[in-house]
Amino acid sequence: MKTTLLTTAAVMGLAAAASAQTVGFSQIGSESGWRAAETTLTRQQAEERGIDLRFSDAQQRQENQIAAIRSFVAQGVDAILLAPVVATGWDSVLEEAQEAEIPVVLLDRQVDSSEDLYLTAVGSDLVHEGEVAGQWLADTVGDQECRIVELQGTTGSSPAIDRATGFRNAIEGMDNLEIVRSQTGDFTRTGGKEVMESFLQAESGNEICALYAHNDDMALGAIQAITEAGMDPGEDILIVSIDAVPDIFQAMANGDANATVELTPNMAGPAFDALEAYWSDGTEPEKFIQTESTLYTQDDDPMAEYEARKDLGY
Ligand code: GZL
Repeated sequence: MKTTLLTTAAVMGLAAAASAQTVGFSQIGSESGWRAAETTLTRQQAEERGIDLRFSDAQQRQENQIAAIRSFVAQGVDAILLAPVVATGWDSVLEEAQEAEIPVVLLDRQVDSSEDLYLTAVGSDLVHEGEVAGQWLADTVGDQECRIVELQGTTGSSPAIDRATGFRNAIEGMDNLEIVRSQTGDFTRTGGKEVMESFLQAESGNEICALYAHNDDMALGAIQAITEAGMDPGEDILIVSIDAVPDIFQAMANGDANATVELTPNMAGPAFDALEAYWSDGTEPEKFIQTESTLYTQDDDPMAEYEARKDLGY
C-alpha cells in the first residue's frame, strides 16, 4: 500500500513539474529601490504560483533586453514579461515572439509598438501621476512665485515622457509656477544628486522653490545635494516625487521630503493572473491593467508607511 502511495505521489510530482509554466522576465536592471522591489515581488509571485521564472537583468540597456527576449523565444517559454527600458524599438522582437505564439506582458512601462504585439500591459497612469504631483505643488504654494527644477527619468522611457507631460498639465496657466531647469537623472540616486548639484550651481543666487523628481530615488539623491549645499530640503526647497519607496517616508518623517505618489511594485500579480486565465482557456485580458496612484504627504504618518513597506524588497 505504502509503495503505491509513494509511486502515485511521485507521478503527480512529475506531472506538476512537467506542467509548470515557464516565464522569461526581461527586467530593466536595478536602477532604483522601486525596481528592486518589483523584481523581488515578481520572484515571490512566480514561486507562489509554481511558475518557473527565468530572469534577465538588462543593466538598463535595450539591446540586452532584445537579446533576452530572443533567448526566451528560442527556449520556447510559455510567456514573456517585459519591463521596457525605453518606449521605441520593440516592433521586430515583439513580432518574433508573436510568430512563436508566445504571449508578452508589459510591466510598468509602455511601448510605442502596436498593442496587437503584446497580450496586456500592467502599469499606472503615468500622466496622471505627474498631474497628481503638479496639483499637490500648486495647492501647496498657492499664488506664491515658485521656480521649479525637474529631475526627469530615463530619456525616452514612457514614465519620463508621461510624468513630464502630466506635471505640466497640472501647472498650465499658473503664471506663478515656472519650470526653470529640467534634466534626466536616469532614475538613480547618483543621477539625482549630481544633477541637483549642477542645478544649485547654475541657479546660485536665484531662488529654487521646489524640486519635482520623476522618482523617489532621484529625489533622495537631490536631498543629499541640497543638504551638502547648506540648505534645508523640504523647507527651503519643497520636494515632490513618485514611487512611495520606504526611504522617502523616512525622509518625510525627517522633514526632508514633502510628497510622493505611490506606484505599486506588485505588477507581476495582475500579470500572472492574466496569463493564468489566458493559458487555461484563452481569455484575452484588457490591453491595459491599471494600478492605483495615491498621494502621500507628511500628514500621512510617514513612519507607519515606512514600516508597512520596509520588508518588501526595496
Ligand atoms: C515607472 C517605473 C519607474 C519607477 C522608477 O512605471 O518604470 O522605473 O518610477 C523605475 O523608480 O526606475
